[in-house]
Amino acid sequence: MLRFPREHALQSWRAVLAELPGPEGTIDQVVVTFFERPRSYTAEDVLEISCHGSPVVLRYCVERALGEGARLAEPGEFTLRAYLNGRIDLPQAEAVRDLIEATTLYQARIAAQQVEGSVSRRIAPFKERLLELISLLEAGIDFAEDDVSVAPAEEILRRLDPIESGLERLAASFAYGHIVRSGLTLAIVGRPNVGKSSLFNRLLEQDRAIVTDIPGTTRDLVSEVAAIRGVPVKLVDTAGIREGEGLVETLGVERSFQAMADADLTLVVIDLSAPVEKPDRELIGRAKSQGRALIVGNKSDLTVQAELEDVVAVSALTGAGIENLRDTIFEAVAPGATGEQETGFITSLRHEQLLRESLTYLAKARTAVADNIPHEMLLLDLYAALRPIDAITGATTADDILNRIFSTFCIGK
Ligand SMILES: Nc1nc2c(ncn2[C@@H]2O[C@H](COP(=O)(O)OP(=O)(O)OP(=O)(O)O)[C@@H](O)[C@H]2O)c(=O)[nH]1
Ligand SMILES: [Mg+2]
Repeated sequence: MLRFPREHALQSWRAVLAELPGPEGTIDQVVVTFFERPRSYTAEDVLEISCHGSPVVLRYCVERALGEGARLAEPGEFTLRAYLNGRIDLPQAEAVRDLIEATTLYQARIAAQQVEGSVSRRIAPFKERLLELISLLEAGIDFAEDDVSVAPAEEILRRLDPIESGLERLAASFAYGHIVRSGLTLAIVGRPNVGKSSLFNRLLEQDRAIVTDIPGTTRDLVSEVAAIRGVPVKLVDTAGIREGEGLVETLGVERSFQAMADADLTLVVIDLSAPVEKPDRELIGRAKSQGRALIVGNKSDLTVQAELEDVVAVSALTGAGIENLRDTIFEAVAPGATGEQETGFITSLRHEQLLRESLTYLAKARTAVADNIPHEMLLLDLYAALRPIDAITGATTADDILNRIFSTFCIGK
């Protein structure tokens, strides 16, 4: 289906110019690259044809290939093949999808690290320690007659500690990882005229919502996605909450409450230049009872009259305190996460659940040690703790454990 210039035989990892012939003459000049196995995306022989972008040309090229006996790939098939051929592990394959779906450069960078294998690398040391512990106990059981001392309880607990705390830290990092991957919805609520729309525009760094000094300016929800710290955050500006100002406003207020219920975090905005009123307190109470809420004291540039605890002071007008608010938002939705950002974190719910499952069995193992349960039984818990980890990083074989026993314990010399 392609016509190559005679002097250019197809060589691996070399781009070659070729012609795509049509029924009545050349349709396109294309670049053909051959990737010889195993150094290709799927670890199989791969041929890539790059056409110029026209959809009709692309379709023609694909139809010609199908006519020659090729078939269309299933969704994700190339990555699936790379996995089945052992070129990448499961977390790497999952990260390819995240990379494709990334909407911010930060998300792409995190996904790219995971494509490089960062998830398995983070889990590896704890899996290694768990395998060591299993080998130690197996050796104690299998070679008891050979004078291999059985590990004392304190020794087992001492070895369990870092495995549990390490896996726990990793599982907990999902609070932040989840946000990085899926983004966050933030509702901005408050009484009329406190500066919700001004704050919305300030966080968005764009004049999107209408701001006036007339209370009741915003009547409906206005939402827009902003990247905050590289995380896509859906900001929702709402109608100011007050009672009985006509049908449109009443409907608007209902929507404000709905937005609060749907948000991951609610920013309750109060006007610092006025005394705190009962409706402010009611709104704060409502937001807190529904989930996570931050109280933002706006208009900090004016003389402060509001008396309230735990307020993040900002001025939507001058921009004062906005950076601090951005940090506080992240601290509220993923406590302690700021430190995790550089050391890596997990972004997959599946990984979090598997880590939690492993931790459950490690806790059982700890109880078993305390209760002096025989090591045969304790080992069952440890193997059960290993299985979910294997489901993330790939299976451990019986040989892995035997090799450890024989390499580290010098039995049967
Ligand atoms: N001094 C000062 N004025 C502000 C600040 N933020 C907002 N304003 C003013 O307060 C008034 C109301 O601002 P908006 O952002 O429209 O308030 P809102 O809460 O969206 O009001 P509604 O949509 O009517 O509920 C405008 O005149 C703003 O210029 C601030 O930080 N300092
Ligand atoms: Mg408004």
